[in-house]
Amino acid sequence: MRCALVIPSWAPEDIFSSKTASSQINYWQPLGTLYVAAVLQHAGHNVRFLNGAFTTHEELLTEIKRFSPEFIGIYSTTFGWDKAKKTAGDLRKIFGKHVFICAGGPYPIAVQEHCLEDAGKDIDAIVTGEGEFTAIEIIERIQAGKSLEGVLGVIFRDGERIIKNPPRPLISDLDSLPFPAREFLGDANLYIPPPATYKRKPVAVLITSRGCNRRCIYCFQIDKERKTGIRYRSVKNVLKEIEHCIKQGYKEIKFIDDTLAADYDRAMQIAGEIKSRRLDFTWFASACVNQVDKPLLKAFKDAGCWAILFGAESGVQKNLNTIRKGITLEQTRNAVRWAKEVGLQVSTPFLFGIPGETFEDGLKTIEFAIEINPDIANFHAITPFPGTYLYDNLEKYGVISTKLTDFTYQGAAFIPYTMTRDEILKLRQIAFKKFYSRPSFIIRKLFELRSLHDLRIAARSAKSLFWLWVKSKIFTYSS
Ligand code: B12
Repeated sequence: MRCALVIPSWAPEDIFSSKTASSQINYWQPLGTLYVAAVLQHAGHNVRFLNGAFTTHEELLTEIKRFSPEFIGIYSTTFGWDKAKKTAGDLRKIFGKHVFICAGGPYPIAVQEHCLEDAGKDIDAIVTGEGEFTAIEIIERIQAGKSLEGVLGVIFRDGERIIKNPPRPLISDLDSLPFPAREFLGDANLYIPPPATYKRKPVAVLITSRGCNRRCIYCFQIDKERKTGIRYRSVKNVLKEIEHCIKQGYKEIKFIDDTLAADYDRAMQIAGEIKSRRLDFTWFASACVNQVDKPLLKAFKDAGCWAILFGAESGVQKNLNTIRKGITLEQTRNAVRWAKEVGLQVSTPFLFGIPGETFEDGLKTIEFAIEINPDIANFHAITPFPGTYLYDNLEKYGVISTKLTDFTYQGAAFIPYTMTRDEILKLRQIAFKKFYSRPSFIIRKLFELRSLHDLRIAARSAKSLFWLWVKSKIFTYSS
């Protein structure tokens, strides 16, 4: 069957201010959709992948019209739902009933049948979990002219009725899956992470496990109750994919596991194998501060890892407890120090707007960021995505925006009872300005410049810093 997998059209300006977008925009590979593409391709279907991150809505429609698919799968985050609905609506106008349209990804998984109610007859079904085997089964039923009754992991429209089938169990044997179909990406160099977060390109994104056993209240996971914890791929299977990526010409890999160090020995093994096989690529990973120690970080460094992201989140212990992060400030201090001592670059995201947080707490978080002094500090507005504990218990904590496009890490969609929206936006501004305009930080970064690539990044960051400074001037006078 001809299958089109679509990420609706979106632009950096939809998320970031045009002045700072260039230093913040992220184009990691959409791994989830590429897994679905790989499984459909392996089943013999004629698959086309279209990524609206790099094409306009009109161009997308034209290309899909030319391909004339029988099955269309649309990916959607919360932020992207309005665009997903519009894309489905315009495709329905083009193809009428001659195409089966379904939606998948974080938003449909989180809000389930609400997507069908909201999109009307433009969407025939939504996939409520991992899409690989569900998509296969949907297509088999369509080809057989049968209803979707009983297909696990699907909610579908049957005339005026909406039928909710039971969820599909999460895939236990991840080694059984084909590697994500990165060959569908076209020019791999389009998929670049935020400027200061990669060393070489093209950059592949790779996930060695699925799920997380931590219970951070703001984090969206397919397995909402974390019943299945973490499902790991074998080290052998992970190394096979790494070698496959290197053969495809990738020079850097971003591991997008929520934490690569959940299983300490396995993490040591992966690093050991990469080193012993002398694989020529650089890599970047994330880990939780209380899962690492200096020997593990040294092993990462020796195996080509150049940077690590630690979810620091806050500089105030009570706020870390509120978000159920399960870490202490001391653990963050130690992990950042060890990582720097072994020569890794350190990136730490922080959150403002945590329930119970005050403006003064926010200022303490900025001081903490300056104290631990990572190479990259990001200051986000906490965003309770549908499907998260915080979203399901909102009234306890604060108020939320009804505009789905606010559901980005920048949009301040959530305001705790203890702060105002202006205070959150002001904290983000003060944080970026105070952290990145320290002479010691600027001199350190100038001495680290090693290539034209580094120079370009520094220039972009300087431009963003300048606009932040301008905006803070405007902010001061307007508030
Ligand atoms: C890679 C990534 C990106 C990439 C690519 C996204 C894309 N697809 O275009 C980039 C960098 C562009 C990106 C951007 C953003 N992202 Co992002 N991203 C991720 C990340 C880190 C990994 C996704 C992934 O591949 N996971 C691994 C695969 C195996 O799992 P999966 O994606 O869930 O895929 C499975 C199912 O969802 C389903 N499925 C996936 N695609 C499809 C498609 C179809 C047709 C079907 C039927 C099923 C299906 O089957 C897949 C395989 O089982 C996730 C965090 C995470 N760990 O998942 C955040 C995440 C998806 N992003 C998130 C957000 C908020 C954003 C931004 C708004 C961030 C911002 N700047 O503010 C933008 C919005 C972009 C947009 N257009 O919507 C949130 C979404 C939360 C929500 N409920 O909306 C997540 C969950 C992070 C988080 N925990 O908060 N992101």
